[in-house]
Amino acid sequence: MTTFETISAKIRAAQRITSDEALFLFRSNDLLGIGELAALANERKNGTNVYFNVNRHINPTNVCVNRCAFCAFSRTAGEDGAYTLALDEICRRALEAEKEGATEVHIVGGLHPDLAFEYYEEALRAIRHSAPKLHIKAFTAVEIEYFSRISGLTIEQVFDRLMGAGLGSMPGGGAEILVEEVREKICPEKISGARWLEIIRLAHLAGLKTNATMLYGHVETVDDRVSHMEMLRVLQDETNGFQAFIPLAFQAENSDLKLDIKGTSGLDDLKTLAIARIFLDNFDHIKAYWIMLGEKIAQVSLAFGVNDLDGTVVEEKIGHDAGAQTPQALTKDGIIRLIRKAGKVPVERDTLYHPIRSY
Ligand code: V47
Ligand code: SF4
Repeated sequence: MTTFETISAKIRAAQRITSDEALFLFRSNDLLGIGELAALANERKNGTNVYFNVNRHINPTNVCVNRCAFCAFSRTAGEDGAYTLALDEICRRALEAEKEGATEVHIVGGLHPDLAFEYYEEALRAIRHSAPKLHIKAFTAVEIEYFSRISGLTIEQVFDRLMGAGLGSMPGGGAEILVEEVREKICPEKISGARWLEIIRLAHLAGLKTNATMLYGHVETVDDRVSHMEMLRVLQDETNGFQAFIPLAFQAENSDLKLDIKGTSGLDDLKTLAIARIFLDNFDHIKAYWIMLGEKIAQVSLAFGVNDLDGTVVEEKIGHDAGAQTPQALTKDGIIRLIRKAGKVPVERDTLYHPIRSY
């Protein structure tokens, strides 16, 4: 019979827990017990180091043909508030980021009905030319699939072309919840969960590291969360191409998902991060994305198995269009202070987790 003690014994012995055991933890109210086990699992991998990076987000366009029900960022072409950045402007922001000490640009956007694949390729080339030291982490599996559709290229050819233009790695967006019944409710136009996994698999085979996200706190059940993580764990066993797992707390304002509950609870946030750390034993990094969680929960999560606080971000649109109350940017000093006050060692990293400097 599964009990907290049998699960605890497994984790202390560094053994993998099953999906049923992860579900048991989700249904348990012993938040501190779960947190202690997650902290132990994290300490084995990362000691007291907590990573962050100095980065800038750029969202080239919010025009998107998918219009997922949870997304308050996207617009239909011609709608009020729709925008598309000129290549010059993308470059200007990247250059500014580099001058301010960023080591990474994070680029994701909507699926624009009229932009050609070459626009994205040119954007990468232009950034590499004007800010050659920046690592370009760009495009979700959803965008990659769209590029293949609009260009007639295979997924492998899309990767080839984008890597030739400067693509260095991929963020983890578009995963949402990989279970089909949930996708039908929250993002029916988006590629399937199976296709998301397949494109990420091809990215890993092409030599690109990626992250994986999970959008939680909407219509999904805890079973769906565990199924989602199980699919990621299986792929990671095969490719070892994931760097970080990032649970994204749903921001409920301005979205078309009409829910009774407006957003996640702090307790659910911490439990989800902690169980992710325990269950995803083949992921080195569990990232608390402070933009969606708030700085305080992100800080507390460092005692619940989290070892990465993402970056300075500078201009965040996806969460803020959906009502996130956090600032759009944290300074490097702000992140360092937050980590130090949690009793951990702040380590600035590059995108591929090479340490740049400890504080
Ligand atoms: O895929 C959209 C999510 C994602 C909402 O890999 C929302 O380092 C909450 O993937 N409430 C894009 N979330 C952002 C993303 C990301 C962010 C930071 C770091 C990394 C990384 C990746 O944002 C989308 C979607 O899941 N999202 N709308 C919303 N209302
Ligand atoms: Fe488009 Fe991504 Fe928003 Fe869905 S989540 S509507 S794919 S920008």
